Amino acid sequence: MSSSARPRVVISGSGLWTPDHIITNDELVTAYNEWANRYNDRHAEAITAGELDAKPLSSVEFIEKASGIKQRYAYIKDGILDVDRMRPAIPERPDEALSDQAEMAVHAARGAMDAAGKTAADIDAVIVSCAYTQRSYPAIAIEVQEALGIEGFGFDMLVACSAATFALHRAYEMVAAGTARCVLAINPELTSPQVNYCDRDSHFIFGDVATATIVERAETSTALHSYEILGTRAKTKFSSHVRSNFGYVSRANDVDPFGADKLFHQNGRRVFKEVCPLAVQHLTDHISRHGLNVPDIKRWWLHQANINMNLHIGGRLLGREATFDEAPIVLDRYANTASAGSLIAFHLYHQDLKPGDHGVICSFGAGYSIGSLVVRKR
Ligand code: CO8
Repeated sequence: MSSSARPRVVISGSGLWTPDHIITNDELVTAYNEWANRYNDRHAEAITAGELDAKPLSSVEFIEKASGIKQRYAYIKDGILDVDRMRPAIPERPDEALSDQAEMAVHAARGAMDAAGKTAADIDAVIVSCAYTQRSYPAIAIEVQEALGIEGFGFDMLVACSAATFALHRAYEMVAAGTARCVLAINPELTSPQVNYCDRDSHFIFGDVATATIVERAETSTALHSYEILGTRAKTKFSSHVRSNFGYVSRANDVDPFGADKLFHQNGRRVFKEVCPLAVQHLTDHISRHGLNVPDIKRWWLHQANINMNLHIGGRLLGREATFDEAPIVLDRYANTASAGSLIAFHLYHQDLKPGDHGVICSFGAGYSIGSLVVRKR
C-alpha cells in the first residue's frame, strides 16, 4: 500500500486501572528478611556444613539505588507479606464469575473508551495482551468482550514486556487493513502471582496494573487528544536471561509446577547489558525511517523496568540525561508492570503535547523483545 493510500490510524484514548493496595519497599524487605532469617535458622546445620547457601538479606537502599522502585501496587496484598505464605492469597472464582484479569481489563477498558468517546457498538475487536493469562481458554479477551457487550472478535496475546506495544502493532494493522474499524487493546498485568517473594534478587521488581488503548481511523475519532501512528517497529532475539518455565507441560514433566524456575527469574545484569544497546539502535533506526532525529521527539514513553536502564537509554539517545518531561518515569510508584509501563507513562503524560509534536512509545525486555510506535499529536 503506498503511503498516500494508507489510511490514517490513531490512538484516540487510553485507560489505566490501579489496584487499591500499595506495598512499600520497607514492608517488602521486612517480610523477606524475616523469611530469610527463619530459613537460615531452620537450616543452620546444613548451612554451617556448607551443604546449603544461607539466604542473604535484602535492603531498601539497594532496591532504590539499583532499580529506582519505591513501591508497587498489588491486586491482592493479603499473603504477600505473610512470612508463612510469601505469595498473594487470591480466592479462586467460580466459572460463572468474571475472572480476575477480565475484571482488571474491564476497568482499564472503560477508561480508554471514555477517553476516546467510544461505546461498545463502535468496537470491532478486543485484544488482551500481557505477560501471563490466568488460564489458556476461553480467551480473557472474549470474556472481556462479553462483559462490555462488544460484537466482533477477541483474542489473547503473550509477548512478556512487549505485549502492549505488539498488541498496538496488531491493532494498527487491523484498522489500516480495514478488518476492524476500532480496536480495544488491553494489558491486565497481574504479575504478583509469578513473583518469587523468596528471591532477594527479584522480590521487589514487579507490580500489578492494567492499561488499555483505543485504536481507530483518524476520520472516526472525536477525541480531544489523539495521536496518529506514523509507524510501528518490532524486533525479537531469543534469550533465556529473563525466563519463566511455568506452563501446562509441567504436569507431564513430573516436576514441581511451582519450583523457582517456574516463577520469574533473570540474570538482571546480562539483561541490562544486552537490551540497552538493542533498544538504542532500534529507536534510532525507527525514528530515522520517518525522517526524524532525536531532537524532533518531544516525548519518549519508555518501558519501565529499571531507572538506570531508562537513564542509560535516554542518555545514549540524547547525549545527556533526559528530563522527566522528555522521558517520564513512573516505575518509582508502579515498579515494573511488565508490558504496561510505557502505556502508564503515555496515559499519565500525553495531554500537554501540542498538535504536530512527535512522541515514541517503546517497550524492551523479556524475549528479548522490543516494540515501538512513532506517533504525532493531531
Ligand atoms: N538487596 C540487597 N542486595 C541485593 C539485592 C537486594 N534485594 N538483590 C541483589 N543484591 C546484591 C546482589 O546479590 C549482588 O551482590 P554481589 O555483588 O555480592 O554478587 C549485588 O547486590 C549487585 O547485584 P546486581 O549486579 O544484580 O545488581 P544490579 O545493579 O544489576 O541491579 C537489577 C539488579 C535491578 C535486577 C538490574 O540488573 C536490572 O533491573 N536489570 C534489568 C532487568 C530487566 O529489565 N529485566 C527485564 C524484566 S522482565 C520484564 O520486564 C517483563 C517480564 C515478564 C513479567 C514478569 C512478571 C512477574
